[in-house]
Amino acid sequence: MKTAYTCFCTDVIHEGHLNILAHAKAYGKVIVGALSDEALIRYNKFPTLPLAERIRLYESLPGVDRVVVQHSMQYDDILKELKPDYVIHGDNWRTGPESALRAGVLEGLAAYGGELIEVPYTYNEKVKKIDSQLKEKLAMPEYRRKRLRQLIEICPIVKVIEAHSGLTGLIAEKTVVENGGKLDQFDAMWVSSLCDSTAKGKPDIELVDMSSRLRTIDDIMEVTTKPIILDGDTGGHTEHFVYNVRTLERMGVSAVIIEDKKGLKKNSLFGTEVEQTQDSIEAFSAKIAAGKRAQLTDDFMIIARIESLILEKGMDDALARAAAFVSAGADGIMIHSRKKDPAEILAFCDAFRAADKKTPIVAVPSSYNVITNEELAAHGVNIVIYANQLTRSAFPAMQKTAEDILRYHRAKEVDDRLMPIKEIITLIDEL
Ligand code: SPV
Ligand code: MG
Repeated sequence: MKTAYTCFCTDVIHEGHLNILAHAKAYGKVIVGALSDEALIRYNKFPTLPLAERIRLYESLPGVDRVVVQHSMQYDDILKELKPDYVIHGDNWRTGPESALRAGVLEGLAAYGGELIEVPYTYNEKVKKIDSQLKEKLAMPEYRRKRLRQLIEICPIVKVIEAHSGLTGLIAEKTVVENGGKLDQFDAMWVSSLCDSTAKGKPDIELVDMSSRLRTIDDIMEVTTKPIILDGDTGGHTEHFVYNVRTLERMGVSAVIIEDKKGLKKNSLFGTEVEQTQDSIEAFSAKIAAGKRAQLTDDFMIIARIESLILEKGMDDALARAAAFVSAGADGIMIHSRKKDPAEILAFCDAFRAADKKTPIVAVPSSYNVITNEELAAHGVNIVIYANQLTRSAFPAMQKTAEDILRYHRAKEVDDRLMPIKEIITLIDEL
């Protein structure tokens, strides 16, 4: 008997899936692939059901003969292994980034004479509603908050991009690229103090108060589902920090990163060019411990940011602080540097990892931007934050447009670098 293979990447079955199964059944024995967690998150289809439950769900569907796990979104390995006579898929992957997957399937099938059967994609009001309910579920605090810890477990490195508004949140949420047949996207968002302040035309000195920062987070949360890491600056007074931990946790923020500085905080990228004071190990440890006592769930993370390399206090100081802050309860360590050469960051990571295999390390390669995600991961980094590149790319683009409109007394000359009106008005999903 012939075999028909289809891959599911969903937690909820709707008539579209049943339609695919009915078509598959007509071609032979039906094998359903359950896409692994790791592959699902690259699709921004973060699982709300564990893989074992998804498998049980698919097994219970009419006409399914067997369920297997598909470990990658590309079909190469599964086709080699199963050699199904047919692959059944909706016809909605002919354009866009997913067309690369389709090309891979056609190539894989051609190698042994298999055939691709495309079924008209079901997209009616009911299916649309199920899709949006699934997305809404991911945006709920209890799902969003724990997602960062889940990502750290699943991903070789969690990729984070700065967001400071609903619009930049949408970029973080929706940007997908196809690279070598694989789809990729950011995993989470960083609400940077530098960019949140800059967007408000204010300096990065903890002048933008927590109420305003929470408002920014809420704007981002309104239109996204991905987890949020807040740049909490110094955390402020411990007596205030504990209340803020509760608020952030309740909102569904996944982590706050606080830096071991005190007094008037200036941006780290100024380094020793401006006066900045590092907090004592004891006082900062006490702040972390108080924050950890205040939180109510096991999901929320308080990550300690070490400024020793920024303030040129040396590697030993950075490592001693890292160990102390982990003992105080920190759920992760962010190490920062403003050198162009990543050597000191990598030396820190190697030494820290030799002593501590588990505590997540966060890196922010703004200055040492030559390093890739993969190189950081190879030195034990778990989270990489692209902290300010959206703001820094938008500002010169906007400035140039403003200058050119003044220069030419009209907007025609700038038109070819503008997003079409139609695209900008359809960027935001309608309810
Ligand atoms: C931020 O993005 O606000 C940061 C990172 O804290 S840095 O600007 O490099 O200090
Ligand atoms: Mg900051």
